[in-house]
Amino acid sequence: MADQTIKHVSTARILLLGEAGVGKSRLTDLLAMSIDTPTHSSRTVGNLWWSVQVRLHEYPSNKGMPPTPEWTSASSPSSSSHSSEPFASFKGFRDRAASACEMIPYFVEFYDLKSSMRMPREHRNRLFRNIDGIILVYDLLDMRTHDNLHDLLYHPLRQICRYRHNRLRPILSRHHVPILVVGTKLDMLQSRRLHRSGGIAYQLSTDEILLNCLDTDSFAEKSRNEAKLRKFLNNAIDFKHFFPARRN
Ligand SMILES: Nc1nc2c(ncn2[C@@H]2O[C@H](COP(=O)(O)OP(=O)(O)OP(=O)(O)O)[C@@H](O)[C@H]2O)c(=O)[nH]1
Ligand SMILES: [Mg+2]
Repeated sequence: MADQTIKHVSTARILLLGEAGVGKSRLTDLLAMSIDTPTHSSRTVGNLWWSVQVRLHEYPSNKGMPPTPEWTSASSPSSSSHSSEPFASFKGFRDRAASACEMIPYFVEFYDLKSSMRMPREHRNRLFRNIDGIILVYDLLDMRTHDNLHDLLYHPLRQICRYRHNRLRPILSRHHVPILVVGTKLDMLQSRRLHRSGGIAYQLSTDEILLNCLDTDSFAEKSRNEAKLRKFLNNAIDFKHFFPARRN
């Protein structure tokens, strides 16, 4: 991780949306748990309307840009002779690869709104304008919670479009705020209907994760879920840079 002091670490904000009881708070526990923030109290702040859990995320700079090989005269493709140090160019390549993938630390705040408390509209709008990514949560045992996600998404998306994209209408094109869809209570599902074409994840062209929020291995290192989460958080940080929140 890059050697940065805490005051230089930026923050990305992720909003969790879902009906009451779908598992937003248990999911936030899983998402925010890390070696640096192992206990609930070490990573949580809250007020009347929401609780926020925070964790560190390593964002790869120059992602998607493989280092370009640098041909020396001895190792040039046009030359058949070999360098006197056969591994010298490989070492240089490896060093450049490491620096090309420098990891930049970010704080990620997960905003878990309390369903029982209705936040005043002005507060809600201010929060939504500063959001860099949205996690839509539904209960796999109750597909109405899935179908209602469209309604829950409308207002935050409208605010983000208006204040981050400078557009009045919500856009659900390729360039919308990063969204991840999560179906919970996989452990309690009797019959599996896991390939729903036309689901909200399909409509939004986003990734979907189905999991058990009570299983601490649901985001185990190198798992597919962890890869999807990592990609989503990287996209949220990209969004933060391309469409920065205005001071309000
Ligand atoms: N078996 C199982 N239980 C779950 C899972 N996710 C959540 N629960 C349980 O479902 C209940 C509701 O979970 P919460 O995380 O509190 O739900 P919430 O969305 O935060 O609810 P509100 O705060 O009321 O909006 C709790 O009893 C959880 O333990 C899951 O994946 N599997
Ligand atoms: Mg909750």
